[in-house]
This record gives sequence, structure tokens and C-alpha cells, in this order.
Amino acid sequence: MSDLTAVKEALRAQRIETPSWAFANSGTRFKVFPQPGVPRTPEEKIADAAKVHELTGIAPTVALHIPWDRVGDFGALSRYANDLGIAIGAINTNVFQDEDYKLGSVTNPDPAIRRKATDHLLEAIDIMDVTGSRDLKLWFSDGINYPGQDDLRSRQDRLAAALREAYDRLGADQRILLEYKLFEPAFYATDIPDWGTSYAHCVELGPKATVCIDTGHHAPGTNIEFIVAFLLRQGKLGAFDFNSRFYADDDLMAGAADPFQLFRIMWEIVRADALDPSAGINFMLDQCHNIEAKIPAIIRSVLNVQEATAKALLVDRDALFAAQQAGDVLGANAVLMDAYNTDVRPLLAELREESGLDPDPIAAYHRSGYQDKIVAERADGRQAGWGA
Ligand code: AOS
Ligand code: ZN
Ligand code: ZN
Repeated sequence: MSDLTAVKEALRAQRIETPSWAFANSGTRFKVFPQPGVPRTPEEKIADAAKVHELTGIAPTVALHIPWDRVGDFGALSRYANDLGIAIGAINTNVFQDEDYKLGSVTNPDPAIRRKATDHLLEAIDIMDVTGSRDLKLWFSDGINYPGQDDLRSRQDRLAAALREAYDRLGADQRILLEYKLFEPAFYATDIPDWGTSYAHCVELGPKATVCIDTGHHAPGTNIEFIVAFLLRQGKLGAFDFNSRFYADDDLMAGAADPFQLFRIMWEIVRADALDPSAGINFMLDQCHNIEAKIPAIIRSVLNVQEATAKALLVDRDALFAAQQAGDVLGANAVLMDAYNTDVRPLLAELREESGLDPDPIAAYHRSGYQDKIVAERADGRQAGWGA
């Protein structure tokens, strides 16, 4: 797509979902460095997400995590979000922070613990009914640390049974996003370690189950854009959890570690005409900002995804396909690299100005006084932590 009007139109329609937990304190297992002004409540996380949307124009939904964002009245929380100009997006379940889940949640050998974990999935769908959320995002920490610790195959059966129960509870317009992760916290065998396992369970479940690709959840060197292309072809790509990794599940800002990889992923999206929200892919961030200022880091991440998308939209498809057909290896590669090497920042600044936004959302944030306001308002020391 090289027609600039069409490129801008596609960029205006782009949507990126922010994660409520990225606004709160987070850390490693060694230390959490608290930051002043971080949200103390789900409402304050939503207010911060609304600020990101106000400045970027393309982040109108925020994902919640239950129970971290549990409130008494989700209808009221949803209306609060709407009043601030955003909406509640995916509901993330948490079956990894309870003593009972030491040996697994939905794959635990104990049926009572499996029941408890499955009930949590059903509870999350009840919440979705109230918030109007379409997406139930499931990530399971389930797995084993030692060969022989439990039966790999039985654990797949237990997983399938829990997923079936949740799937059958979904409303007509709701769906499951099934995330996979190579390792951590389980170190020998994770029960959904890769896209193939997630895909197979989604196929077994039916059309309302699709795969969520967390870009930090693969072995080093994995070709993620291949997974994207494959799942898109199968109609089974439901979402991304964007973040950057250098080593493991680092949860750094999207586009920070490998902007070229992000571009290659977004090219597969553009190639499949799957960027528009009507294509049904939820482009979420899943990040933790342990040492950097949180709201500017989330704005930066949104802009990084937007930049990668703009470059992908600039790929000259006709020239690329012609070079591919002609077997012109270097020519085809050059078409892709020309797009990647384009500085799209002036185009995006212009786009924002045309939409009534500040051309530089991070500078606008610093000028806005919002940071000083939240530091002053949220000074009573009850900051919500990652997992709080
Ligand atoms: C965990 O590694 C996954 O990325 C999940 O998406 C998880 O629910 C999220 O990171 C919040 O903890
Ligand atoms: Zn994730
Ligand atoms: Zn993760």
C-alpha cells in the first residue's frame, strides 16, 4: 500500500489495547521499585489508560486482570471507563497466584483444585457479561518442573476439559484468547508451551477460540512472523500480547529490543488485511515498566507499534509480489527493507495533527501536568502493585 491517503486511513483505524497492570508497580523477583503516583485502584489504572488514549488517539480499550482489578460493581467500572472516553477490553484470568496452584490450576492432579480454577474462568465470563468485553484471555502457569512429576498426557486431558467448560459458557459474541508460553514458572514442561499446542486446543474447541501470541514467550530466534502468517491463514489468530524480550519473558516496551521483528510481524498483518478492528485481532500490550516511568513508557510502546505498522503499510505490495514471482531475491528483500528504512515519524506527526492531537504525545504528556497531579493525589502510600 503506497497511496498515502489509504495508509493514513488504515492508521487512523488502528487500535491498541493497554494492560491495566502496566500502570501499576511491578518488578522482578529481586525487587519492586515503587514509583510515586502509580494507581491505587482499578479506577486509577483506567484513568491512566484514558490519558494514553487521549494523547495517542489509538488506545481506546484497557485490559483488566482478575482479581487484581476486582471491584464490587463492574457495571459502574465500565461506565467510569466510558465517561473517560475508553472501554474495558479483554478480561485476563489469574490462576497462578494462589497456594492451591502449586502443582497447577486447570491441570492440577486434584479435581477440587481444577474445579476452583475452572470456576474462576467462568467467573471471568460473568464479568465480561457486565463489562461488555468480547475477549477472555487465558494464560496458564501450569506445568511441571521434573520429568515424571505428573503425566503429560493426562494434564492435556484436564486442560481440554476446563477449556471446554469455559468455551461452552461463552456468549454469542465472546471468545477465548489462548496464550502459550515456552517456560516459566514451570521449568521442565509447560502445559501450553507453544502456538501449536494452543492452536490444537483452539481447533478442538471451535470458532470462538483463537490463539494469543505473546511476543516474549518463545525460544530465542523463533520466527514469530511465520507463526503470525500461519495462524492468519487458518483464521486462528485472535490477539497479540506485544512486548520486547532480550532473554526470557522480559516484558519490556514493544519495539524496544527488535523493532525490525515488530515490523515483520506487522507486515504479515497488513499482508493479510488484518489490521482493521473488523478483522477481529486484538493488538494488546503486555508489559511491565519496572524502572522507567510508566505512562510515558506505555505511550512509547503504542507509538512503536504504530511506527512499525506505518512502515508495514508502506511496503510496495505490487513491487514485492512482482519481485517474488520473478525470483528476484535481492529485489524482493530490497522492497521490504525500503519500507522498513523509511522514517515514518513525520507522517505520523502529520496524522496526529490532522486528528487534533499533539504531534509528539510524550512531550504533550510531560507538558500536561498529569504526572504532578497523580503524584500529589495518590500520595497516601497505598499504591497498587503488580499482582495487588
Ligand atoms: C504471562 O507470562 C503472560 O504473559 C500473561 O499474559 C499474564 O497474564 C500477564 O503477563 C499478566 O501477568
Ligand atoms: Zn502475556
Ligand atoms: Zn508473559
